[in-house]
This record gives sequence, C-alpha cells and structure tokens, in this order.
Amino acid sequence: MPKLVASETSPYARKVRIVVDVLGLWDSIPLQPANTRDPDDPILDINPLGKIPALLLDDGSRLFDSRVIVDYLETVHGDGRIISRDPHQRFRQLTSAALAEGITDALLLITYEGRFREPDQASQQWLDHQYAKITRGLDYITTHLDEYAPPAIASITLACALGYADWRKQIDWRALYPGLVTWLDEFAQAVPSWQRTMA
Ligand SMILES: N[C@@H](CCC(=O)N[C@@H](CS)C(=O)NCC(=O)O)C(=O)O
Repeated sequence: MPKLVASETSPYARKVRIVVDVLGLWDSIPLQPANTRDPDDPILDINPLGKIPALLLDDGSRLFDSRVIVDYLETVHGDGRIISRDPHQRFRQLTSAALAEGITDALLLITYEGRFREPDQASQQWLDHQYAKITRGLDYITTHLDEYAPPAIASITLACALGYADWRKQIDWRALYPGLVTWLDEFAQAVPSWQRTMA
C-alpha cells in the first residue's frame, strides 16, 4: 500500500491529503508521520532535502515534492477535476496554484525565521520582503477569485495557505481580506476534505 510521509500540520502535506480524499483514496494512502527536525527520521533517506511530504509507492520508488505528488495522483487516479486535462486550462490552473504556493513558501520562511534564528538575529528586511510577497499575492488573488474555483488545485493550494496563516498567524489575513474569509467558507462547504484534514 502506498504511504504519504508527512505531518498533519504541513500546508504542503494538507494539500496532498485533500487531493487524496477528493479522489477517494483516503483509506488507500495512509499517513506515515515524519518529523523533519529529527536527524534520525527516515525522511532524510526518502528525500535528501529532508522535506515533507513524500509519497512511497508499492514498487519501492518515492515521489516528492507536493506538486509532483498531486500531479501523479491526478494523472493516475484523477479525472481532470484537480488539474484540467485541457492544456490551456491546465497551465492556467498550475500558474494560479504556483502563486498560492509561493504565498505558503513566504509564510513558511517567516515562521522559520523565528524558529531557526535567535530573536536579535532575525532580519526585519528579510521578513518585510516575504510579507510583501504575501500581500501582493493576496491582493492579486482577491481580484481573480474565478481562478480559484474548487476543487481544482489552485483552490486547494490557496485554502491550505490561508489555513496555515490561521495556525501560525504570520499575517491577519482575515482582517485584511474579508473577501477571502467568504471564499474560504464557501471552499469548506464545497470541499468536505477541508474539515477532514483539520489538524
Ligand atoms: N516545495 C516543497 C516544500 C515542502 C516543505 O518545505 N515542507 C516543510 C514542512 S511544511 C518541510 O519539510 N520543512 C523542513 C525543512 O525545510 O527542513 C513541497 O511542495 O513539498
């Protein structure tokens, strides 16, 4: 049986777990917990980058990163709902997803700045650089919400970015972007996997 090496709190892993659930694979791809901060964790043998998620397949091969895993799941088990089979649509969706993923990346870097540096070593310039990416990205997304229709990958990626910011509180996006609050409520209604993957 394939296994998803991941944690329940990673926004990248949550994206994959939502796709797994939407495709009806929840019981076929169980979670194998990983701790990326443990130098003895098997994730380091699975992915030399030491990042989660990774997907272990029955033939002994492994896939990473989350975008590759989603592409694999859609290609092998999907029907075009997660990533369109139409080339024009596909690359539009992947670009919209890349923007939401870049916001997750910036949120993660802000969290890591606090985790891996002493408070007096944290670079405000670097943090501001990341905050600017997040606000430019969310400014764009709020005016292009048609590109984030569920359950396609762009919408799942955006929801996971917002859920991650709710948890780690890098930015009070709910106050700054009320339209996204409504959007996330509607996403949660349309995609029950959102609740199911709540850590
Ligand atoms: N581009 C990667 C990013 C994965 C990633 O950065 N995951 C975080 C957890 S949320 C991680 O493993 N961090 C540990 C590290 O960077 O050492 C993906 O999409 O899978």
